Amino acid sequence: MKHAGRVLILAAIATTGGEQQLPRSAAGEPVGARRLARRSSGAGPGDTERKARPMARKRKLSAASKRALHHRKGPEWFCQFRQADVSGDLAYEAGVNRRDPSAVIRVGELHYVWYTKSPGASAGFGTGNPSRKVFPWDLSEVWYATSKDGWKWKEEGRAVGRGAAGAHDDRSVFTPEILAHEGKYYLVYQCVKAPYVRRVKNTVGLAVADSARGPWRKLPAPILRASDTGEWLGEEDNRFLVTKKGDFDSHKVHDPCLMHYRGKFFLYYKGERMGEEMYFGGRETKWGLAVADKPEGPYVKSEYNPVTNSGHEVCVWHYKGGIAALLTTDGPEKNTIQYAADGINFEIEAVIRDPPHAAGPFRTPDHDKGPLEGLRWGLCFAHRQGWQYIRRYEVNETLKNWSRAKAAYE
Ligand code: AAL
Repeated sequence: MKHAGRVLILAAIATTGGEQQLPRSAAGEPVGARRLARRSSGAGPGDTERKARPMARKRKLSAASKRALHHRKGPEWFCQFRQADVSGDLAYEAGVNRRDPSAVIRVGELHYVWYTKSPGASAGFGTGNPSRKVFPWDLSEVWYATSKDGWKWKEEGRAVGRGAAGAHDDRSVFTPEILAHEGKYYLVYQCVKAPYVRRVKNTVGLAVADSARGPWRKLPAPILRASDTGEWLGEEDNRFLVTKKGDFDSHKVHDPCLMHYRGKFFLYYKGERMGEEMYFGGRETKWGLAVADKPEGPYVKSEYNPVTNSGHEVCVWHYKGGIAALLTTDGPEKNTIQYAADGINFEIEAVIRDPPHAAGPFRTPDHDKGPLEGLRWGLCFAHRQGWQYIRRYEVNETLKNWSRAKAAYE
């Protein structure tokens, strides 16, 4: 009986060509249609489910129209975005990359953000000189900045530097996220151990502080590693050559984001696979989840991994007891906003356009006021003349609100 509603509708469409022949409830509603609307919505809080409209008289239904039978959600999660330059020390600076900002948190009168800071141009792989910078995020450190208004930023200094030679983080530390919890501050970030080659497997590190200004105490060992389930083919430094691809995170564990959720610590991350391929949605990147009882771990990867089939930099926020997510850049479900009432089982709530890169939203205490409140504004990054720099983004609901108010706007 799993898809009885859908089968009924499609059967009715295919065979009657006239008034819907669906069985009707006591209230006179078409039973199958209603069940279909409920099932296809995924129903996150804040949704107004759209009732399946009575089918128009129609003999034929295109493939697209059949798919559209599943698109029944309201516009609560739909939005557009605006981006603008910030001022002060985080404004564009030729010669320095500042990228992958964390969430923005407010402590006292100030907003704080952490980000990858990396001066100098990168040369790519294969230069023959293993100490040359290979990526904009190679030979990086985690820095932080503060701002009163979220627009003008003051760079305060380094939060977490690279480890001593031989440590798991001796080559680069980058792409941080912040969690403020019970008077302590936790930074999670990516680590690379030298040499930085194409096949290097990165790790996730954690540092803790009693103040947002540090000092930061690093844990001696990573809290998360790539799974050990793939096998390289040959000795060439080529990440596409494998005899076994392994799990979705057999090569990289990127973009860690730590959330305190349901009394536990949920570490979301992006996984990349050894022997990654391109599919109809683009690159094969998916998000995973690892859960711990304490912020320091140990973290256990979820049995449900991967918890998304798409997305790039992790961007998640709290909403009404669940976790909302902005998926960008890669995969068939890129450019969507999703919601998981349990933090694990994500459903598409809106399809959006031009989302900000590596969005770090402001962690507002008002996140339950609406589905987009936890995403309302924050920092992201962009490219200009070969350098990466931090910008501000804002959720823009103007078009939607005009339309919903039935106001004339054209
Ligand atoms: C970003 C992120 C991670 C990757 C690199 C720097 O888009 O996914 O941080 O390692 O690119």
